[in-house]
Amino acid sequence: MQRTLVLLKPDCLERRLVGTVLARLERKGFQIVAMKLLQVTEELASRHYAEHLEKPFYPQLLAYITSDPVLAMVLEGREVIATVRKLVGATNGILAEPGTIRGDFSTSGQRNLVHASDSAASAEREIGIFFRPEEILTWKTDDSSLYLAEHEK
Ligand code: FUP
Repeated sequence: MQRTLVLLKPDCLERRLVGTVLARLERKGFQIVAMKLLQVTEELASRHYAEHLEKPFYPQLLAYITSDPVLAMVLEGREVIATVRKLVGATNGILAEPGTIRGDFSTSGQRNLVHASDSAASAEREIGIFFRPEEILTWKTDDSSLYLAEHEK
């Protein structure tokens, strides 16, 4: 089973879309194993968005991600990294396919509601930025037969 980092970003909270977005991720069959509401600091933003520090849009991205709280979570499940990226859609809400979270709820290339790790390496790095190991809980419901075939568990 994989794990991925998901952030419901400030616009998601401001627009009161937390329940709507979370419902899509939950209903797919993924398990919440860690969650916290936090205010992203400048230091935290620079670690999370390290690859974008030198980009021209970084000052605006920093102002946005630190403007209001984010809901950070770790989701666990089968192929969760790539699958959550598909559910989230392309970075720019204009280009994101209808049916995806960004495609249905965003018309912005920055205020795009959700962050999701893009690879196993990113997931490991990003989970480590937002959560201490003891904040990630190991638990299972006994309903996996509703979601997966025997050989997929
Ligand atoms: P994604 O992985 O889809 O979240 O997108 P990126 O890692 O490429 O970008 C991270 C965030 O930077 C995006 F969610 C929005 C922001 N961004 C901008 O503000 N302007 C840009 O031109 C590109 C990205």
